[in-house]
Amino acid sequence: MFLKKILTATVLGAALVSTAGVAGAAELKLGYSLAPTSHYGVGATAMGEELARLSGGKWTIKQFPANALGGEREMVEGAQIGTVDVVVTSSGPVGNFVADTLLTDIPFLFKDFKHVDAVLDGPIGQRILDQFPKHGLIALAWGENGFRNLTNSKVAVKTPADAKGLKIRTMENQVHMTAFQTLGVLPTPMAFPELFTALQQGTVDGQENPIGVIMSAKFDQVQKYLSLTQHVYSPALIILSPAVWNKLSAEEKGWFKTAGLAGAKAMREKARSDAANGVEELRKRGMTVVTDIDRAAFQEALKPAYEQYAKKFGQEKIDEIRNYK
Ligand code: EAX
Repeated sequence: MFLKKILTATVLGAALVSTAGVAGAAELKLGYSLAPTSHYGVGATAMGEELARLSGGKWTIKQFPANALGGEREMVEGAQIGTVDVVVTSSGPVGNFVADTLLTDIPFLFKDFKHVDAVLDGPIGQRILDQFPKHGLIALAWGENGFRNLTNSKVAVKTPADAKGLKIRTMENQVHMTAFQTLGVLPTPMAFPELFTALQQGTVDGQENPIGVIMSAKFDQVQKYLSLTQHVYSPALIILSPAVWNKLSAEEKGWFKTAGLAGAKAMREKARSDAANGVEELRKRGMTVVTDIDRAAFQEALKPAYEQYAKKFGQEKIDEIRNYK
C-alpha cells in the first residue's frame, strides 16, 4: 500500500517534470461564456487533452469559463489583438468580424443535426472558415451551441402573436435582430454576461438559447416559460489568435487543427445530449414547457425578414445551405 503510494507519486512527479521540461512549453488561455460542465467546457477539455497529447505536453490549455475573459464579442476582439489565445463562442457576435458567418444565423435554415453536420463539415462550412484569416482570426473548427428556444417570464408562447410586444434579449447579431423585429417583439441586443441580471430585474421579459445554455446559465431560476421553438440553429466556433498561429510550425498547425476538431466533436455530442435530456430537467426545475409550437406560423411571419436576407446575402447562397444534403 505504502509502496504503491510512493510509486504513484513518483510516476505523477515524473509526468509533471517531463511536461514542464518541454522546450518552449506554453499554456494557452481559452475563454468561454458558460460553466465548465457545459458543452463548451467539455469541448475545451477534449481539445486541451488532444493538443497536449499530440505535442507531448508542449502546448496546454487553461480554461477561463463563465465569462471570466469578458463577453463573446470581447473575447473575439481579444483573439484578434492577441490578449486571448483561444475562444469558444457562439456565432452570435462573430458576424461582426466575418460577415459570412451571418448566413448560418438565418432562422429555420437548418432542418436537423444531419443537415447541420453536412453543411458545416462540407465545402460550405470550409469556405466560411477560410474567410477568417483576412479578418485577423483563425477558425479551427465549427463546434455547436444548438437549436435555440424562447423563454420568458410572462406568457406561454405558441405562436408569433403570443410573442408580440415581449421585450426579448437577442445576441449582438443583425440577422437575429431583423428576425425578432419582424415578429413584432422588441429585440434588445445585450452581451451574455449581463443577461441573468437583466432577466432577474425584468429589464427584458425573455431570451432565447439552446437547452444546454439555459441549463448551464440557470435561466430556469428567472424564467417561467420555455417554448420549444427551435427557431434558429446556433453554431459555435473554436477561434485561435493569429498571435499564436503565426508562430507555429506546419506540424504544430496540424496538431491545433486536429485538437480543434476533437474539441468540436465532443462539444457537439454534449450539446446534443443536453438538447435531448435537458427539457425534462428544466421541467423538474419548475419551468412550464410549451411543446405545441406553430412553427409554420413563425416561418410565415418571418417572410419579410427572408426578403431582407436575400437582398443582403443573395438568395442562391441561402438556398445552397437550405438544400444541401
Ligand atoms: O454561447 O449569447 C448567447 O446567447 C450565446 O448563445 C451564449 O453566450 C452561449
